[in-house]
Amino acid sequence: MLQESHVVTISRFLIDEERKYPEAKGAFTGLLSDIALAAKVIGREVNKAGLVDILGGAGQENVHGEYQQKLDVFADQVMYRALDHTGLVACMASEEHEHFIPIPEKFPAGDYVVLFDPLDGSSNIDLNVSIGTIFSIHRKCTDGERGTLEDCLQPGCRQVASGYVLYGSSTMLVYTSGTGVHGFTLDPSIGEFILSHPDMRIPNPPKKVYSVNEAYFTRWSEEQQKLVSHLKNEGGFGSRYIGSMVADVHRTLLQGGLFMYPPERSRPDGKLRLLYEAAPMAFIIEQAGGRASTGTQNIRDIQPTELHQRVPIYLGSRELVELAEEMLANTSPMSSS
Ligand code: AHM
Ligand code: MG
Repeated sequence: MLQESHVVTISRFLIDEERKYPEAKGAFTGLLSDIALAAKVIGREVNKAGLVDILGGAGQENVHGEYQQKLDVFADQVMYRALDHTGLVACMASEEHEHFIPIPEKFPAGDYVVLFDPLDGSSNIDLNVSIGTIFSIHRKCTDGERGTLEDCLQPGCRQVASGYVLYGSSTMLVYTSGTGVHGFTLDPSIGEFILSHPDMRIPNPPKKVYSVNEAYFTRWSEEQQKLVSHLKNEGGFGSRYIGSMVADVHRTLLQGGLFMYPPERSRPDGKLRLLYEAAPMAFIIEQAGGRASTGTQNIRDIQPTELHQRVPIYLGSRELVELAEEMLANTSPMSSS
């Protein structure tokens, strides 16, 4: 029984954190709590996906021309509805929507801008493989009462928080607000996220693992090919690739290693999106002592020019990202020809 008193719920953790900032008015705590609630609702549907008629496509393409899975649409709505009415959010943007999402006039708007990929790794939904939600939080930077596109197009270094939810063998919420990375595991018996991984740090030395879709080897630059060949031949690295960014990044956070989604001849900017995937994960990884780069530039320094911009990504253990940057230094820019 005594042990129960050591259980720290996410609400308690957020309140304790808030107390460190006497000027805080509880808005950020409220926002994170709303996201945690959305995560529980999405997690519940993900867990029962095999049981109900929710598997399979929703019959429409999203803005990237990808076939939307039903759970993508559901998760997108859950995130939106958890945040639209609270008076905490200035505007939102979702990987599933072409344009930024204003707060309806009937609700008050707040100071925070929330960008999210509601269900990342969606090609894995039907396969019972881990998937996740990724979120990025900025403060509104324009003067108007409500958020605008400009508020969404802020570089990752201006994030006030970011995080992800992993729907895996257990559901985990991992976030940073710039003072370390903290992980919470959902206890389904009480419906609460419990602090299970305080102050997460990428281990040093890291596990010798690289994570990349190697089926694309022939589409890469010669330098990228040499990097991967070097890691496995001279470096003695093993390979792990789940194909769900949240799961691959989570493993990288816990064990160390190098996660990559490199540029390809037909996709010079790679596949992953700056605002919904790369920047929020970069914040987490940096706060855990790692590094995140495009191969030539710190991901969090990029000034976004459009909502759905893509960037090459190399993230994980600092020394491995630096090795990648060194080996890629003389790559000529990829063109789609
Ligand atoms: P999605 O947002 O459409 O789900 O795509 C993103 C996912 C990432 O989770 C993962 O890292 C990547 O796509 C896998 O792509 P690929 O199948 O090309 O290896
Ligand atoms: Mg997605």
